[in-house]
Amino acid sequence: MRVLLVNPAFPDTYWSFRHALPFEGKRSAFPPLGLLTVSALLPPLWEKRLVDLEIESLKDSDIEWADMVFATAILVQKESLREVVKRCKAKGKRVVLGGPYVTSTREELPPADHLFRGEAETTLPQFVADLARGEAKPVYQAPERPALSITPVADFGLAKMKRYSAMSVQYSRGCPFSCEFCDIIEIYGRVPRTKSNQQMLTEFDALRDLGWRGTVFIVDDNFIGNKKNVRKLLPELAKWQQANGFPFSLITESSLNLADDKPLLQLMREAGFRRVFIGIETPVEESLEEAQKSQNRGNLVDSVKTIQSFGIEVMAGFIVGFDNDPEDIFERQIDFIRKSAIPLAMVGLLNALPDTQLWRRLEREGRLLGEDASGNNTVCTFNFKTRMDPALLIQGYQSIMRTIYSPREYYERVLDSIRRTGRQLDEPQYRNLNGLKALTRILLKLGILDRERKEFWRFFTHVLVRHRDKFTDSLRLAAVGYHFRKLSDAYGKS
Ligand code: B12
Ligand code: SF4
Repeated sequence: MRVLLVNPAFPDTYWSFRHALPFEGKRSAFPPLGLLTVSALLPPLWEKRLVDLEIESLKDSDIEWADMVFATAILVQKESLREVVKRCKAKGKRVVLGGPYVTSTREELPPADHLFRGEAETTLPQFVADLARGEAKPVYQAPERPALSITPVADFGLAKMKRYSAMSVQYSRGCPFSCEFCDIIEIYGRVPRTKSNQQMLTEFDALRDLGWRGTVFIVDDNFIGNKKNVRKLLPELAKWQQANGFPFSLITESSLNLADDKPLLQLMREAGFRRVFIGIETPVEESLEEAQKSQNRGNLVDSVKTIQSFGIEVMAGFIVGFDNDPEDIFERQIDFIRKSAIPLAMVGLLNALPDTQLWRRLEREGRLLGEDASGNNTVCTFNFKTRMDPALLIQGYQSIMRTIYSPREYYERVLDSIRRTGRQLDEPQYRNLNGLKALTRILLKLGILDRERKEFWRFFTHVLVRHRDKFTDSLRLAAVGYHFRKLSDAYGKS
């Protein structure tokens, strides 16, 4: 059996890092871990190929080669998914779909032969057995959320690793909190399930053996969802990193209450965690309460500072458009982002994702506008009736984008952030020739060709004089800042 695994294309959003990737000579930020896991769940004797539309195009010859096509999607990939299915069906192929979009949407899906709703650890082996008997069913619904002990090591070898900026591994699924807008807890549940320490070390071994050096994203919904297990994992990761010369620089996602646990932060630092993404959402208490985000309590700026003091850069998500947002929400968000020195502040407009608590409340209140969310929270659209005048909201949102990503403001935040995070080791990928090439591209593009080059040199000189130990980190942030500025140019203009 020949299986073609296809990852549809993404639009240009914060997390695509599309405008920063060329500096590094990369095509995409992360490989599609869902498909690499699906591949590992299929019989080892089946032949598999991965086509990730983020790094390459889907050729007719790829489709013709395959007996079956497996595609994944999240909401923002739905248009591209439709196109992929159309092409594969036109060539008479059996098409199998799964992933978060297929699991949670209420929209009509493209005409596939088999749909997988939910996680596939138990349903895929069932499908393989049914297929062998000629009895494969049109829909496979996971009866429960599987224990991650049965998740195999992803087929990392299928990915063209050199084209990605980072590799992904997953330690846990699910989150114990109950934020109203969140679809994670609907898809993956509120009881965090983790892999064993040994499973994680085996995945780290696998990446190392394939020659990977550099950033590894632990793609958990909330890495500290099961703190008891995480406390046991971290010393093992630290030991592994030490034994292997710290080949990986780790990033993950966590809730803000990470700041309340300094021993845990210390363990993360020792294991090589360098960046953490946190859903801060808003500095407005009433809006946090409305969002049921009780874990974001106390002085939020202080919480961010605590995390930064452990050498970990904080990246964060922010939302405007809550019912309780006051009129000065835009200035308050800008002020918070400044004070917390979060370079990568991803501000979006609230959207109701299908089948979330927010969606159900708005449905009861008759406020849904009949559209599924686009899934892309940077575009200026709403799928529900907002309390604040939508025109004001959009104007205010755009003013946040323009302000926080204006070069002077952004570079100031970067400098504040690197002051707070203190001395760090170099990023592994910058210790080689690629690092030198990246430096040349950054100096050429941002220092010579860019209209904002004056601000760049001001920043760069500051780094050379005061923060030479943070040289590579600063350059990475300069490159990423360019990506955010491009997005702000695209979405932040009225
Ligand atoms: C890592 C990650 C990313 C990465 C990498 C994406 C990639 N190339 O894989 C990055 C950082 C790029 C990213 C970006 C975004 N992401 Co994201 N991301 C995640 C995260 C944290 C982990 C994904 C992952 O690797 N999971 C591990 C794998 C093993 O799980 P899985 O994909 O679900 O696969 C399992 C099953 O679903 C199933 N399966 C999956 N595919 C298929 C296919 C077939 C054929 C079959 C049979 C089964 C199957 O089998 C697997 C094993 O059980 C998830 C949350 C989550 N827990 O998954 C959010 C999530 C997928 N992201 C989400 C969103 C909204 C985004 C953004 C739009 C955010 C933004 N506004 O910028 C962007 C858009 C992307 C872009 N480039 O512009 C949402 C999707 C919501 C939805 N319903 O569509 C999620 C669910 C989180 C959330 N609620 O916010 N993301
Ligand atoms: S903390 Fe994050 S993952 Fe957990 S429920 Fe809230 S938004 Fe969802």
